[in-house]
Amino acid sequence: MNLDLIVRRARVVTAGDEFHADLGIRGGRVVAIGEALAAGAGTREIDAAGRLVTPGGVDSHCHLDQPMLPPVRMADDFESGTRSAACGGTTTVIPFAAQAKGQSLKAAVADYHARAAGRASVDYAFHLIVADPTETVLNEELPALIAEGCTSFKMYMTYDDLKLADAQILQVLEVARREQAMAMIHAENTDAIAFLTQRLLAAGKTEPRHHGLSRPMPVEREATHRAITLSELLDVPILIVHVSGAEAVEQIRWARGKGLDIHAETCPQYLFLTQDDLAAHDFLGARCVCSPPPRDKANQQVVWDALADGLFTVFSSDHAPFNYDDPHGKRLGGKAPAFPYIPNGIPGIETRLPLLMSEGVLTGRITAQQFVALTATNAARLYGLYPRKGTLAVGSDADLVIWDTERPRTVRNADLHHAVDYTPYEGRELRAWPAMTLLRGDVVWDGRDFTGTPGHGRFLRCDRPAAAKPRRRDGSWRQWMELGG
Ligand code: DUC
Ligand code: ZN
Ligand code: ZN
Repeated sequence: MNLDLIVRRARVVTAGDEFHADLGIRGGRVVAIGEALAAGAGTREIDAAGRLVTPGGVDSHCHLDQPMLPPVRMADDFESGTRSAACGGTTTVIPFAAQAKGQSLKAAVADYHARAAGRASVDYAFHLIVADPTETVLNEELPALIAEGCTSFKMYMTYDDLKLADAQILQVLEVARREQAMAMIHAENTDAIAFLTQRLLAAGKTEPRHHGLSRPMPVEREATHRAITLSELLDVPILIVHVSGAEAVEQIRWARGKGLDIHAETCPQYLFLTQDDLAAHDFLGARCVCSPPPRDKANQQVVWDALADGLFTVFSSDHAPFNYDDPHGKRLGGKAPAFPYIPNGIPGIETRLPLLMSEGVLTGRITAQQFVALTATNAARLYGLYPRKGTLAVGSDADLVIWDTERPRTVRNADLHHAVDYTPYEGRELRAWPAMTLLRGDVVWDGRDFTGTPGHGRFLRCDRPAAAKPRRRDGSWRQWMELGG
C-alpha cells in the first residue's frame, strides 16, 4: 500500500478507544491503522514515540473577523485566528457569519466567504447568526444556505443589535426543525440586564467588575429555561452556548431528565476564570469581560463536575478577539469605558486544548476519551462534519495532534500566535502542549513554529446533523393543536 506518511508508535485516543498503532495517511486522509505498517517509496515518517495522539480539535464556537458595530473591531482575521488555532492543536474552526439587522443573511454569508478566502490555514465551516428573521430569510435564505452547507445557526436573547423576541426565536426554530439544522441559543434575559445596568450606572458603578453584577446567574437561568421551553414546544433540539454556572446547569439537567434534546456548551473562561478576574485593578478586569460573565469558585466547580459527568456536549473557546489597549477594543475610544461599552469576549483559540488537556486530563478530572469527545468528536457530530472531522478512523481527514505532556510550559501571550495583545491565562503553568499538529497530513505546527499556509484551509459544507432530528414526541405544539407531525 502506498502511503504518503506514517505516524508511528502513536497512543491513539478517540472518543471511544485508546490503542497503540501506526497511522497510515494518503491524500490527506487516514487510510490505514495498524501495527508496524510497511513503508513504500517516498513515504515520510513521524515518530510519535508512544505519545498521546488525538484528533485535531474542532472549535465549534469562535469569532474571527466578524463585522462589529463601529468603532469596535476584532483583532483576529482568518489568517491570524486560524494560525493561532493550528498552533494550539485545532484543525477545524466554525466561526459565525453574522447577519446585521436589515441585512440579507445571504449577503452576510457571501461577505464572510470573502473574508476567509485565501487566508485560512485550517479547515472551516460557518455557523449563521440570525438577527433579522424576515419572511425572505425564513422561507428562502435559510433553506438555501442550509442546502449549501451552513446547517447551524445562533440566536441571541440579548444585545440590542442581535436579539430576537421569543416569537422570532420560535419562527427560526420552526425552520431548524423542518430543515434539520442545529439551533444554538445565547441565553440571557435582555430586559433584566437593561434594568440592572441602568441601576448600576445610576449608582456610579461603571467598572468592569460591575459587568458581572449586571448579568447575575438568574438572568442566565431564566433565559436558559425559556430557551428549553421554546425548544420543547416545537420538538426541536437546541444547543445552549457558553453555559457559565450552576443554575443554568440545573435547568439543562432538568430538561435532559424530561428526555428533551438539549445540548450544552461550556468554555475555558468558566473553568479557569472567576469574578475576581473581572475585578482586577486599573481597568485590567476589562480583559475578562465576556457574557455570561465568569462566576465564583463554587460555580466553576459545578461546571467542572458537569463536564466530567457528561452534561456538556462540547467545550469550545468562544474566542472573541478584542485587543485590550486599543481604541477599537476594550479601551474603546482610547478611554476606560463604563462596563456596558466594553466589547464582550475574550481570546482563547490557542489555549483551549492545552488548558483542558493539562487541567482536565492530566489532573484526572476527565478521561482522555472525554477530552476528545468534548473538544472534537461531539462538535463534528453536532454540526454535520462527522466522521470526516472529529475522529481518527479509516476514511477520516488526517487531522491530529501529537501531545507533549513531559515539559511544563508557562502561558505567555508573547508565545501565542493570535493578533490579540493579551491572554487572560498569562502566567498559568500547564503540563501539556501540542508537540505537532497535522492538517490533512501536513504539519501546521511543529512544536516551535507555525508551518501551515494561509489559503490551505478549506471551506467545509456541513451535512444536516443527525443530532438536529426532531424526536416527534407526543406533546409538541403540533400534536397539542392536532396539526400532525
Ligand atoms: N457571545 C458570544 O458568543 N461571544 C462573545 C460575546 C457573546 O456575548
Ligand atoms: Zn453568545
Ligand atoms: Zn461567542
